[in-house]
Amino acid sequence: MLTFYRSGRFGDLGDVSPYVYKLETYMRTARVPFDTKLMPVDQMLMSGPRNLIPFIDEDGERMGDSSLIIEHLQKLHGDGLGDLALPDELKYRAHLIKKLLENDMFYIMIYSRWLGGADYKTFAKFVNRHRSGDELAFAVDRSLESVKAMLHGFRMGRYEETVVEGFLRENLDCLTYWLGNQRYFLGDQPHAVDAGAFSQLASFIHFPIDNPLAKVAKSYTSLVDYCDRMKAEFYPPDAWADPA
Ligand SMILES: N[C@@H](CCC(=O)N[C@@H](CS)C(=O)NCC(=O)O)C(=O)O
Repeated sequence: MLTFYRSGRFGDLGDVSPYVYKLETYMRTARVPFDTKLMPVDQMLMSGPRNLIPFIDEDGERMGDSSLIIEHLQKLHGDGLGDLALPDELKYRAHLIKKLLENDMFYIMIYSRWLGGADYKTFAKFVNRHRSGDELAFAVDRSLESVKAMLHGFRMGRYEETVVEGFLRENLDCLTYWLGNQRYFLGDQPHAVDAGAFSQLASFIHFPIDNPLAKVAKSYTSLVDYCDRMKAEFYPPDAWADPA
């Protein structure tokens, strides 16, 4: 049996990591059976290959990277969503949507939680909820410093929030266009790209702490409807039953 690690639900959001949520959504959508283990984010980061999350254990082997794991599952458990049989036009569209979400929207999402007008302390306390007292206060400050350094390195952190809002609106306009009136990003059937699109968009739209950039995302009604639909369709109420 495949074991999947995640850090716990956060309000209506399945996991604070969009890549962890992406992998869980893919497995639910493609009906890949899995067991779940809960682990705090910092422990997960120390345990994952490349010090990245998500990761899985399968047959005694640990494997990381959401896209590499999905490729592995497609080979081993079957291509349940028909991704490998997509015509080139849809395959390459899915690739561009994934890259937009994972190489650009991801950093805007991190910015939205930590910089500008964000209430980063409430979020950092949630991520570090297994700590208390001085250790918690230290972890909150240290988290902010490391996120700032990361966002500076990836350039997004050097921009003013109004400029980042412009980047976000351009991406959301583009995603709204590609979704159109369809149920899923490639038509009337879900594909792997929907697991990633849902998890990155829900990281703004279902994020339970208000922040100015999430508010912008929440004004894109077709993307909000898409996230609500994906969650209702692939996450039965008992998927939210864990204690974390
Ligand atoms: N391409 C990777 C990206 C994973 C990733 O960036 N995960 C974040 C958490 S959301 C992480 O592990 N960050 C730790 C770091 O950047 O050091 C995937 O698809 O799994």
